[in-house]
Amino acid sequence: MRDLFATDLFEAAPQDISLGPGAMWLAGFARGETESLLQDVAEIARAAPFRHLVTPGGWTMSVAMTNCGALGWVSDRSGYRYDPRDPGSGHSWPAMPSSFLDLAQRAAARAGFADFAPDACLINRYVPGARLTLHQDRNERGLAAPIVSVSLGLPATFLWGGLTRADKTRRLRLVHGDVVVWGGPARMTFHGVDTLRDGDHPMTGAIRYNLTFRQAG
Ligand code: MD3
Ligand code: FE
Repeated sequence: MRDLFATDLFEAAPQDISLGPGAMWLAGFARGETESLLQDVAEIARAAPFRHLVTPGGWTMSVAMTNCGALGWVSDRSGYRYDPRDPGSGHSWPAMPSSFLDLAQRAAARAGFADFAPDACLINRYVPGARLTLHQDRNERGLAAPIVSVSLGLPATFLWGGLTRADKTRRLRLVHGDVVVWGGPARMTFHGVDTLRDGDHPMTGAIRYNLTFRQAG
């Protein structure tokens, strides 16, 4: 009886906020794990340093990126793609820590996506002034799988539009420990991150990290 009641509370948690079909905001879902997540990010960055990639159009991105897992998202003058190697070093990306995989799978399951098997985790690093312009994520092979996003450090304003670039955007404040799961009908939504504002986070200083887990291959 008590277990049933606990389960009901868990599933109806007020911090699980539906953003519409296929999109679920799990506010604070990773709050208890942020210290170890940040340690893992630091270790990954020692093996595969953050870099400012160049877009196919020749612009250097204000967001710095690295990856872990079998595949990593990269960009250069020839286009966007998933690559099993870090172009900066020629080496494979660091393995995805089991703590990352476990968190991503728990979040996906909670949002209704069973059997999420991410093979790529893109790690974005924002400093004040950095932003990510409106885009769709369309380089992944399996568009049936969701994307799971974990925010760490300084808060950011996430821009969430519609299925065309011209659609009106909603603004969501994502904070340290928030997780968002996007799949199904929300998977091809245009989205971006507004210019990061200055701040000082107790665990990251003037930095925001975002982890996105993808089933890319
Ligand atoms: C909605 N990163 O790396 S994560 C990206 O905060 C990216 O760094 C942002 O967009 C960040 O591509 C936002 C949230 C996110 C990721 C993928 C989505 C939202 C999405 C795909 C479809 C719809
Ligand atoms: Fe994206």
